Amino acid sequence: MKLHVSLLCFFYLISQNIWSQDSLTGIRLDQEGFYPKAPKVAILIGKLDKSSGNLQETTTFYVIREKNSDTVFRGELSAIRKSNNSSLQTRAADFSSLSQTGIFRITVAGCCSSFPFEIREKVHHPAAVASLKAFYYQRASLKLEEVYAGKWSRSAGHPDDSVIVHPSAVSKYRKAGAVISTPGGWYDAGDYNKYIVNSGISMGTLLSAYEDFKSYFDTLQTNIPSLEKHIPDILNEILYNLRWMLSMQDPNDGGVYNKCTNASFDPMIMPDKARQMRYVVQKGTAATLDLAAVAAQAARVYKNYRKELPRLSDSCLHAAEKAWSWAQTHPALVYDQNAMNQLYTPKIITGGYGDRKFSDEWFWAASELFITTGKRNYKDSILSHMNEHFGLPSWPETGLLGYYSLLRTKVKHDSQALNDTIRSRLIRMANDYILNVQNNAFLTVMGGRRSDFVWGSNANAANQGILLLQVYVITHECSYLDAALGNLEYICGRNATGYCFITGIGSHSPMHPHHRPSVADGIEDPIPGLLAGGPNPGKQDHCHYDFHEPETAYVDSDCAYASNEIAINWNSPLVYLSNALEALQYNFMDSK
Ligand code: 9MR
Repeated sequence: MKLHVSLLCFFYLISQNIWSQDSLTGIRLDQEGFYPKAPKVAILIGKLDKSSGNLQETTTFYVIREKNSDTVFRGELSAIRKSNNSSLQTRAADFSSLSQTGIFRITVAGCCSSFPFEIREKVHHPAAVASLKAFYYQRASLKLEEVYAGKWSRSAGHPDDSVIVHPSAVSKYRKAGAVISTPGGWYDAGDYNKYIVNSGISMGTLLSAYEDFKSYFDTLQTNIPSLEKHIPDILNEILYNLRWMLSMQDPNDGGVYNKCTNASFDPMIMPDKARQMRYVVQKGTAATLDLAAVAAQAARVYKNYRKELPRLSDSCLHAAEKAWSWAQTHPALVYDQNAMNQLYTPKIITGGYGDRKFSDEWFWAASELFITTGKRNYKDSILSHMNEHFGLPSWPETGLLGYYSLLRTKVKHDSQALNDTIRSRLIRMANDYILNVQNNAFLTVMGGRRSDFVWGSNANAANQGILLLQVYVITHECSYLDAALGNLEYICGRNATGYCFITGIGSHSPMHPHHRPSVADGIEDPIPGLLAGGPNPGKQDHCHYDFHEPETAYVDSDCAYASNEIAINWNSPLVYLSNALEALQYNFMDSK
């Protein structure tokens, strides 16, 4: 018995040694693994200084089968690349031609060994399901039952059935201090507030995932409670937040409040322990147009479920058109929290999401409304914004969501010129991304530019992946598909930090996200399926970081909200990317 224990310890120590990847040396790869027929790359990293010059000396790598230590592949490492985003240098191990299935490791003689990884079909299924299920764990006002939530079951918090109209939100119909009910929806992030602007892009991305891959999602099971039994899980999950968003619209005039929030952030407590007053705060143009876009898209998606949800589609369309007309009379009402706090009490110091440019929201809302209704005025609005530049989607930048929807439903909007313009713009963006891949030490689109590394950088990786998939679907060129997969691999571990950034996935993932339930529940493992923000040299949280360069500035600490928080607008593009790649393996694409 004693012998067994010490042997175990021995192996434990060895594996600790081999697996320790907190430093900036070692082998970085997708910790979930690889599809048998897809490209396969791992990256050996080291520092630029001569003292850790192992990269100069090593040339050969081996892929070893975990079960019997057989060498199944031997290859030569690429020449050294210097990173543009840190002082790291890398060499690539390409083993794309290995298509045997199983569990393997990569070793480089005299250096190191990788985490174990799998080669198999559906290899990203766990991340795909977990990233969607994560939204269930974010549900406000609901008890999470053990049958669905397992060890993360918890009591309901934030009922939000008596929410105060903040003085900034007063109207003829709702006086200051009036009480309204706006229950449910998803908590935004590591905090317990609910913000329409951020919900907008998250919902648009999830609804688009469904519209693009209907047959795949129709059968995808995530073990969540159904609001409605006969609709797919993803639509049940979206519905939970949709009903909340609709309740944030003032039915009297169509304007939408920016958020349902505390005056200040809750401490690191469980939802049911939170006692602060909740407010709906100031209506705004971005929030109202985001609701218009989401409700218009939801109106056409849920129309197919008229039997199960008889009034939903009509209510959504009504809400969307009412929001649109409110926005027409308030075309540029910025949410400026500092200015608001000069005027009203209590001061609100939770997240701002203070977008100042609205052309992209106008375009997105017009696109969704036009696709759903076919009305001429919405098409005119689309055309009036066609000369504007829209960047990669993020909470203040939603224009491309309109492009994606217009492309998806091209038959219906019947405008070849519009279609051609959108296609060529997206192809140009994707080509620019791909041009940078060979100069990036990790051979991914993510990190092609230093500016990729901002607060929520991992969402950039996922959103770039979505754009590449859109272009793959219109061109059928595999280089775009491979590049999209490369970005999922970045998220799953082929990056400078060595983390797979999705909680509960891979061998080395965040254990201490800035996420109140994960911190306060007394359970060692964080809530699974959540995407950490990722490297952000801005380090606005002023926490302790061991590494500071653009691609390394990440720390797995619950202090670090600028790199290790989680958020619904980061998880939603991960849902799209991981599920789309799973779906495309089996030709589930429904449109284009
Ligand atoms: O994701 C947001 C990021 O782009 C901003 O730079 C940052 C500061 O305003 O806020 C981030 O959003 C946070 C929001 O304000 C409150 N909930 C948590 C969000 C993620 O950190």
